[in-house]
Amino acid sequence: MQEEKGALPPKETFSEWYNDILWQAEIMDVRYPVKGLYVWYPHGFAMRKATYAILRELLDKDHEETLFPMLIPEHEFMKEAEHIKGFEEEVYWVTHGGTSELDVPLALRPTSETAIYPMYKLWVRSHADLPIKLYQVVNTFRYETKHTRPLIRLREITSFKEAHTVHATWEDAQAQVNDAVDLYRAFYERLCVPVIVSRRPDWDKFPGADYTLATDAIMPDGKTLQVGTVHHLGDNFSRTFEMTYEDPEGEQRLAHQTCYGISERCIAALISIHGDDKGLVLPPAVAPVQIVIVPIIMKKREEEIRAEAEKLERELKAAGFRVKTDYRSLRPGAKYYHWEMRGVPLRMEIGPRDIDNGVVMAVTRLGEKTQVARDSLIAETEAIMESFTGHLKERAEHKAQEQITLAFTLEEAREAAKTGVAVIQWCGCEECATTVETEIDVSVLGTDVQSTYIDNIEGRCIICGKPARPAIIARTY
Ligand code: 5CA
Ligand code: ZN
Repeated sequence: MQEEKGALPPKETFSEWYNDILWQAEIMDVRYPVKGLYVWYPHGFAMRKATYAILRELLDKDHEETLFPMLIPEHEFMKEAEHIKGFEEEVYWVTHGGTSELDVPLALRPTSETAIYPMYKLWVRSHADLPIKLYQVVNTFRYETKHTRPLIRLREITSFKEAHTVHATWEDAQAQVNDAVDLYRAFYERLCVPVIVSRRPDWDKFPGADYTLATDAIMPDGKTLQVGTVHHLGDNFSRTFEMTYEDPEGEQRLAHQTCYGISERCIAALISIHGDDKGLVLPPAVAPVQIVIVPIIMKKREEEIRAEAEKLERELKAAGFRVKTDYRSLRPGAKYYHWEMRGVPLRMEIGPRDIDNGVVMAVTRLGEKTQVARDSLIAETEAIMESFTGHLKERAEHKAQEQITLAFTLEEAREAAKTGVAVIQWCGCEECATTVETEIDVSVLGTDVQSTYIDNIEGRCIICGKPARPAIIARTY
């Protein structure tokens, strides 16, 4: 589609690297003529497909997939006061059908609470109907005023996975919140992306929620990216949408709800955390091509080498690998470069000498070489893939650990926030948080931190000295 244009900028210059890799590895084309809207290249879309297949697999265990309309009538959208306040500056409105003005303006969903809950009101009758656990993967629209960025801050979010659940009690909904956090953790584990879970401060919770738990990933430049949120909605929406159920004693009760969402930011994190100076590095689980076969053609034995490459491809495919053979008449070096840029986890080279010796040369995207015996091909390849995934996970975790620093003074926090997340003691009051945020230009991400790297030890507030608990702060995307 586009030819390689020289080397990537080094990853240390993260923002240039990020912009370049998106088109060099054929993930997104940013040239679409509307701000905040971008186009998926087929290769990027294949990554998305593999990534969302994992998300769907995890959700499908106890959720059902659904699909609701994208247009929301104004009167439904305007029902929940907090929700409106949170979104009114971000909504796109459809006001006309052709040349005539619509009687009822229609909102392009920025998220789907107000599309889904009027229907839930009709569906929820008795306690026997509960719980309801549905999700959809859709596009949503937000008129973002902060700097837009492909995969990170979009005006059309193309890959918004939103789950919406209904429960009898507040406690049932709380249990669902915890299950959802576990699900997101499992998802990011499969992407080998380390995440930190925390409880957002009250002023930063989802509009209309009782509380919000968020998962954050740390990007190479030390800024955090919120890559998923889980909200306990309490009975806030069921009050406004009159969603009641009859309990076993025949009493009408308000339902309790949760919702949780993930967008293509998961792919931004995946790209940024694993990639290197040569391009993408993809965990096999999400790599559109997991193995590329590069035949080393020698004129005299060309037929034989081709036949062997075909056989190799057949065997690997039969074992379930996503395989491609590169027959183009390019130098092997140019092919290596091409597939390294696209993050293919494993390259297999097959030349005359390999055929004679009954082997293939396997080289991982991180440069580890193994001579694989032809007669134990599948078992050895599986082992290489597994160890490669383990290696990626370890590397990412090590880096994340390096990017988290305990800070005991504002000065230390300022230093730590230059390279990642600082863990401070914070009393929980908004005033102290504001002081921290303005003094060192960070956001207070949250408390009740769930991370293997951070202990929840009580201490004294970094600002006021009152009893405090750990909070994480960082510069954010
Ligand atoms: N209804 C709830 C849960 S589905 C909701 O909308 N929550 S949210 O506003 O927090 O969005 C869910 C996730 O989508 C966020 O955690 C963030 O990772 C991602 N997200 C939000 N806005 C954008 C945006 N403009 N571009 C890309 N991703 C976004
Ligand atoms: Zn304080």
